[in-house]
Amino acid sequence: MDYDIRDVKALQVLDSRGNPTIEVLVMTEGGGYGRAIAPAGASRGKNEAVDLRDGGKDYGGMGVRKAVSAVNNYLAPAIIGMNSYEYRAVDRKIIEVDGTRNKSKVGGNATTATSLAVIKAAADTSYLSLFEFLGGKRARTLPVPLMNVINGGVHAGNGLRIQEFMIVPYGADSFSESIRMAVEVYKELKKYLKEKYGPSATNVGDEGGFAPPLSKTSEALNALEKAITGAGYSEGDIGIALDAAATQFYDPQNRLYSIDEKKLGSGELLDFYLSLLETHHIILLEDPFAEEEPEMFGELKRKSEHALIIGDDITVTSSTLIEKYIKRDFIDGAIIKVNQIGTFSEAEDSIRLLLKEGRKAVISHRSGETEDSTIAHIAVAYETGLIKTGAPARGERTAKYNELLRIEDYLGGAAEFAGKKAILR
Ligand code: 2PG
Ligand code: MG
Repeated sequence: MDYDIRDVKALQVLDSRGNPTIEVLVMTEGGGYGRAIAPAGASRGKNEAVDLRDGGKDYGGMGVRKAVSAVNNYLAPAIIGMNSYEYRAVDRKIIEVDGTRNKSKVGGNATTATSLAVIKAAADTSYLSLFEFLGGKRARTLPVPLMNVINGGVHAGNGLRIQEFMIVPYGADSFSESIRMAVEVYKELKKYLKEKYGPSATNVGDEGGFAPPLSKTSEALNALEKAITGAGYSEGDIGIALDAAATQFYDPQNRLYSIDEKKLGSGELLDFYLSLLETHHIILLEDPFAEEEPEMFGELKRKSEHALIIGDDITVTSSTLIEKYIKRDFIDGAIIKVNQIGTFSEAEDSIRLLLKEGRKAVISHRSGETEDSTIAHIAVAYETGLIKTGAPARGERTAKYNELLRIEDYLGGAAEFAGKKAILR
C-alpha cells in the first residue's frame, strides 16, 4: 500500500538557540516523505511533555542522541508498516510505545518530530500540501499573525517581566497585507527605540523582537503605540497582545509576582492588568497569572471587556485541561504547541475541542525553533484564525510567515483572511 510507512530515520540537528534537537524523516511505500523537527520552549508549563536530553558534557547536556536512539530503536519498528494516512492510529501506537503520562520514556521531542513527519509523509504521498491533506478543500482562511516585536522575560536579557509584546494586524484585507503592516511597524519601532535608547536597544531576543533595556511594562507599550501610529496605523488596524508567561515571575512561596520593580499579590496584579487594559489597546492576554493560580484567569476574564484571556502554561495543549478550564469559564482559548503534548493527534483533539466550544485556538511556535514550518499548515487546515510565530525577523520565524505567504499565493483568489472576527469573543 502506498501510504504504508516504509522507513523512519532520526538525526540530531540544531535549533535557533544553538541547542541540539531531533529531526525525523518518514518515508512511505508510495515514495512520499515527510521531515519534521521538534522545537523547544524556554518558559515551559509543568505538565508539558518532557524532552529526552543526554546530560553529560557534550553540548552542555543538551544533546538528543538518546531521543534519536529512541526513535530508531522503539518508535520506528513499531510504526513501520502502519498506514500513514491513518495518522491517528500511528499516534496511538507512539503513545502506547512510550507508555508514560508525559512522553518521558522516548521523549516528547522524539514523539513530536515523528508524529509530525508522519502527517507530512501522508500528505506528500497524496500529492497534497499538508494544509489540504488535513483540512480538505474548505481550508482557505489565512490566520491573523500575532507578531512578537518586543521580547522580555526569559527570552531576553532585559528587565521586562512580560515575556512577549505582540502586534496584531487584524485590520488588513489579506494575509500578505497583514505582513506588510507588521513589518512597517517593526521598522518604525526599531527607529523609535534607537533614537530613544541608543543603538543597542535594537538587538533582538529569542523570537526576533527587540530586547531594549527597559524594565517597565508601560514603557514597552508606549514604544509599541508610538510605532503603530508612526507607521500610520490606528486601533482599527492593529491591536496589541501580551504573553505575560507569569509563572516565570511568580514566587510560589510568598505568592507574589515580581513585576515593574514591585512585588504584587494576585489581586494587585489583576488590578495592574485592568489598568493596562483601560489605557492600551490590548486585545489578547496570555498566561496573565502563574499556573498555580488558574482561577485568577477566570477573575480577569470576567472583568475584561474585550481582551481575550488565553491559556498556555495552564493548558499545555492537553484537551483534558482545556476542557476543564472551558467548563469553569477561565479562558477564552488556548495556545496550541504540538510538542507540549507530544503527538499531532492529541493537539488536533485540542484544536477541535476549542473550535467546537467557540473558543480560540492560537497555533504557536516555541522560543527555540527551526526552519520547520509545519505550524503554518496547521493554522490554515483548521482555519484557527490566529497564529503566533515571532517577529518578522530571524529565519526560523520568517520560515512560518513565508510558508503562509506561499499558501496564500497558491490559493489565489480563493484565499481568505481571518481578520477582525478572529479576535472577537
Ligand atoms: C510561549 C512560548 C512561545 P516558550 O510562552 O508562548 O512564544 O515561549 O517556547 O519559551 O515556552
Ligand atoms: Mg506563552
